[in-house]
Amino acid sequence: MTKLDELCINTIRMLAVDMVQEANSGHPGMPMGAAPMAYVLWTRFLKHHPGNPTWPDRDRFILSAGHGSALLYALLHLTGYDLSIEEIKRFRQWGSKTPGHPEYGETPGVENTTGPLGQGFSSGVGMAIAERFLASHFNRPGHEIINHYTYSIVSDGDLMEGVASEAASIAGHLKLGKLIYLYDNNHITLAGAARLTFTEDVCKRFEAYGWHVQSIEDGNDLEAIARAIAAARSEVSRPSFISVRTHIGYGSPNKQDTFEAHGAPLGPDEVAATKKNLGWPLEPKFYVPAEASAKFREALDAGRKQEDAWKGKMDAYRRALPDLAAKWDQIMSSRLPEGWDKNLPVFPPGPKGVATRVVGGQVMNALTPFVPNLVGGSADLNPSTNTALKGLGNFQPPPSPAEPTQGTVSGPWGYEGNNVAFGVREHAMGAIVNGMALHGGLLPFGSTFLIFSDYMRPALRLAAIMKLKTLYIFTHDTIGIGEDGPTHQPIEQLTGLRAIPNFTVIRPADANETVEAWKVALQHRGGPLAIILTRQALPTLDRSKVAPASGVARGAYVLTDATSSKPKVILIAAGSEVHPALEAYEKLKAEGISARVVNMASWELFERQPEEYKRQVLPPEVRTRVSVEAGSTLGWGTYVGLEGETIGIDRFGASAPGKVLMEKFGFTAGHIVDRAKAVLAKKKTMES
Ligand SMILES: Cc1ncc(C[n+]2csc(CCOP(=O)(O)OP(=O)(O)O)c2C)c(N)n1
Repeated sequence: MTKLDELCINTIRMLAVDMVQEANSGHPGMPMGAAPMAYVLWTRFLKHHPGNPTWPDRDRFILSAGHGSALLYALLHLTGYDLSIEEIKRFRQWGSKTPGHPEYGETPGVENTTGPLGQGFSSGVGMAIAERFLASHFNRPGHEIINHYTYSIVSDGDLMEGVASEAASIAGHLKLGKLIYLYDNNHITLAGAARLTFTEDVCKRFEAYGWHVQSIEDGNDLEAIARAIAAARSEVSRPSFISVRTHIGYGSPNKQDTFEAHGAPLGPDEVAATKKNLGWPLEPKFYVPAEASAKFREALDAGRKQEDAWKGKMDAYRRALPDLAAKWDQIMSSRLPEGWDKNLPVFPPGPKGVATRVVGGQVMNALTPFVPNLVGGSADLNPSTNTALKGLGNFQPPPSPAEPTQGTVSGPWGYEGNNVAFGVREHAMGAIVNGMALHGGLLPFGSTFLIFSDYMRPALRLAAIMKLKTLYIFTHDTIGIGEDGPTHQPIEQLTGLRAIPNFTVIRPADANETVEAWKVALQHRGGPLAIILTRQALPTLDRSKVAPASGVARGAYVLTDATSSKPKVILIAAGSEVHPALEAYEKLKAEGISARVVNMASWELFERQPEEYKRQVLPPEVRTRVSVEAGSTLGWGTYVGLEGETIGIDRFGASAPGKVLMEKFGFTAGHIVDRAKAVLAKKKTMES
């Protein structure tokens, strides 16, 4: 290690120490131990341009151990990203660009929101998938426009989390050779020594997953780290795992190698002792020596050259391959081409109808000629979720297996495949889909039964925090699935998803609404979106008798209304429950009670509408309302008010045929009529 290297590494360490001390909050230990590997990676290998953090062919870097955010902020500041020393000084403060954990969209150069351990690790796999998919679609001999690595620094906590194991397993299977992870093997976690809970041979585990594994005994040995990264880069057919033995809180005389260095400021005395120990001036705080600054800032010039070289390649590409270049521009800007919706199916009305999951599959396959970057799959449920993209191949490492494989997907076998078989790994699927969206260029989706969205929830929440454009197709939406019973019947899942800020849920009521839901999904901005579909057939509504399905785009719309003047009662239903609500409407009408049926396909889309529209759909003066949804009633009170009633399910389901369950749980026209009358009677009593 040269004197300059040491100075630079200590600059990172001491910036992190000062940031945490000044904020009186944060995690100094990890940055202090991991600074050397980060330094080597960022100054010798990482292809990045601090002047343009979004250039498409940059290497991606994820700090999966997001609690060590001070490390990332120090690197971003020092190498010349738009992150001033003032922002560094305002670590963890209101409105700063240096929040407690790295937040995508808040800080230039932060590629991924991390903090919940395991997520960064797993979404990196999605970035590597995106890179290979785009490379195989767009690179041509002599014209390589996408070819980059995805790096991450991961910690003990990351590797303990199950999601990382799922992601590591599929990354090994997919032979993602351009994925390189450095393991900050410091033997310490938040609450004590890692060996309290973590004694397996991690390296052997990664070998078993099919990763290329290296181990470095001294985390301060820059040349060993550099050699390992170089070896990892030349290993093209396996992802790489480099275990680096580090020391948490390195340099702190009293806290190094202790869990006290993990998540609390060192304290003024220990900061002073550490600075003294590392030969660092006590003052000023946030000291950046000029030589260190100059060394780090080489990244600006080097990065500009790298980006310029790429732009040159892109210009040549545009001249040689104008059609492909146009396609590239289209997907990189997430634009939909002219006529993208012209082939969408239209379904004739009929009582027999069709399961909306089946329609979902048809719509997706009608879209793919126009949306070639629709990439994703299910967690081993393609035959049930109907999400196979026909003829578009399996995303798999070439070559094709000698033995024929079974499955729902036809087309080529290789990295050009749009169908990603995630295996039974819902949580990793969620995180991988996030990584694909973060990478750019892909419109990713994941699919499973609605009940198992629970297994994806931490990743869904992160997608929502990051406002990613990710899509989910959750089928088997209610007790209507029938015999599989309570373990497979969603109850609180819809409410749970609706409770996530920035997350949009659409529950179409028939085939044509499913088409509309997909149209909304493709044009949606501002966060993830889930389309909730049925296993069982639903009648296809006769739109000459009820309002057009395009009303779905407004979230809620009046499907059918009182024939004369104001309705006496409003039935608000969603998804499959719209059908018994419509029957109830007819029954009430026959009895001379004028009703309105509001189809509330999406709460979130409805909430985005102007007040005036909302009041038209749910007039404030009509407070006699009944909601009908075969799920938790929590939340429906917002729409039915204190004088209304909810018909829902606030217990677990049961194993029986779906039709029987719907009857037993009260989703029948008769029951809805009874409750509507009860609401009207209650109003009468209150008035008298
Ligand atoms: C999913 C999740 N669970 C718990 C935490 C709280 N937490 C933050 S860091 C950490 C473990 C720290 O150990 P390690 O990953 O080895 O980091 P180091 O101590 O080396 O900084 C925990 C439990 C978290 N951030 N994410």
